[in-house]
Amino acid sequence: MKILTFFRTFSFLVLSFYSCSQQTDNIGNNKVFISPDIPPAEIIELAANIAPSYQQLKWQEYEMAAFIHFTINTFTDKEWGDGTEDPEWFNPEMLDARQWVRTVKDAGMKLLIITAKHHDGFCLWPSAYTDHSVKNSLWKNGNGDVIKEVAEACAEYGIKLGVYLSPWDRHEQSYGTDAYNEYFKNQLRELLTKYGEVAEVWFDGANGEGPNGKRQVYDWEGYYELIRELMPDAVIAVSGPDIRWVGTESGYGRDTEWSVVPANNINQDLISGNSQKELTVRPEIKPTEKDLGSREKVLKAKALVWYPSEVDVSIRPGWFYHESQDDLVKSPEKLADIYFSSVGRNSLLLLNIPPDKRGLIHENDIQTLQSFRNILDQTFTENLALDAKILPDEYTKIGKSADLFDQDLTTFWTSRKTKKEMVIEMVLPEEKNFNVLSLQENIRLGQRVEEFVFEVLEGQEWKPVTKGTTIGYKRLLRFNPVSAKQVRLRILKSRTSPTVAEFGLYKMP
Ligand code: FUL
Repeated sequence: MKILTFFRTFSFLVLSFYSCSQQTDNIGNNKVFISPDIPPAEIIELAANIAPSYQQLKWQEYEMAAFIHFTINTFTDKEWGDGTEDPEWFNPEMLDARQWVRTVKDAGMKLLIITAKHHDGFCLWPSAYTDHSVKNSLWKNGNGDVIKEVAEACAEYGIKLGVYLSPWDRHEQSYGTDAYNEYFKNQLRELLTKYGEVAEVWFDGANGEGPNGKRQVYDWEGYYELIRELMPDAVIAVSGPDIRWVGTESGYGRDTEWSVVPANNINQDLISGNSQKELTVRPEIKPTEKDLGSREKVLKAKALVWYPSEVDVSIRPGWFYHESQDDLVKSPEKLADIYFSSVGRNSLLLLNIPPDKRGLIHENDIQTLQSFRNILDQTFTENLALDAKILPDEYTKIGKSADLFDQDLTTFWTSRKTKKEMVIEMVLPEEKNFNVLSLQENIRLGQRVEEFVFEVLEGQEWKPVTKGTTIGYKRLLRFNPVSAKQVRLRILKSRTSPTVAEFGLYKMP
């Protein structure tokens, strides 16, 4: 035990006795230091017991969020402004933030992240620290505040608010000097004190030269500390310590997606210190690497962290609105495919829906979102496995059948005595036809499953239908429709006792 360094002591209890109790969780044990003398089997056991922080868990449960890219680029028809734009050009005469939020809510998203400031430096709120903002635009004669309108609409519709604040600023003259770090923190302070709760702060990784040709050395730790102080429940994404970029803007996450990844830059002092500092280090990873969290990687790690993946993708080719792309809005089927490949691959889907020059989400985008929502509703309304009777094998801990279908991730099935395989066999109330499998682990205990296969009984024979590697928060798999009454999930490999919290069979139209 002395070689293990967890934040909280109760995790030791979890390690020793977790198979005896379904009540315990590992929430908050989201980092662990691996000392060099620890045997490989114990490292794997440690990795399997790292869990999200409370904030990361809440975030994961949103499943889908909307990205709103909107700024002066919307009016100049550009993707990146260079900071020389005239603020007057910003004039969304029909801006209706309630329409945005309604659209987002109707599509099933729980969070909306708006570009408060993109790389060109123009601010969508009347910041006291620059003139390069809405206050010098024609819109509402300079008296408007987009962030305020969005925050109010989000509060009205029960949608969480997130802010994208570009560290790279191509307008601000102080960029490239220490003064810029203060400027940036002042802006964060404005955004995190004037608009109510902010659930996610999104720091883009793009970093180029400022107006003076200088590059900035960012005070990341200072930024993170300020956010923790002002908005402790917010997660900090991408160039932040809580949420990582999946590594592509295509919408397609990895087939094998581990939320626990090595972070060799996080040192023992920070992890065991229980201080504010431990929360202010961004794990060093290469987000585009194919394999981030395999056993091989885990065994070489100096520290491991819960650092889950966010999949950002735009509904259109560009991040900002361009009239020329009105006919290039992704189809509902494409969005559904993206959903299966992001939410269905242990990630959160951050779908960008850019408002147009009027300040409205375009009709084409709304239409495709509505049809996308219909596909999801038609698919996921009825769990065809509901009321199935479960026939546990000798290694499977006997839970209540209903635990797998109650949409409660804290009730789950697991194996007896740290057995790392498990079979959940079930008899459906009657023969059903389905083409989607949905699985969820209880990530409050950690992410564990490494390999599984789903089979149906045909006559006397078990036939494999689909298989996979990781599950994590959610795994969705599609296959050709099959009809069966008796089915089973075999967990073939797991880092420690596997958990299955939810099991679903669905029919996608
Ligand atoms: C990138 C930016 O450069 C794009 O403009 C966009 O904001 C995207 C989400 O992130 O790094």
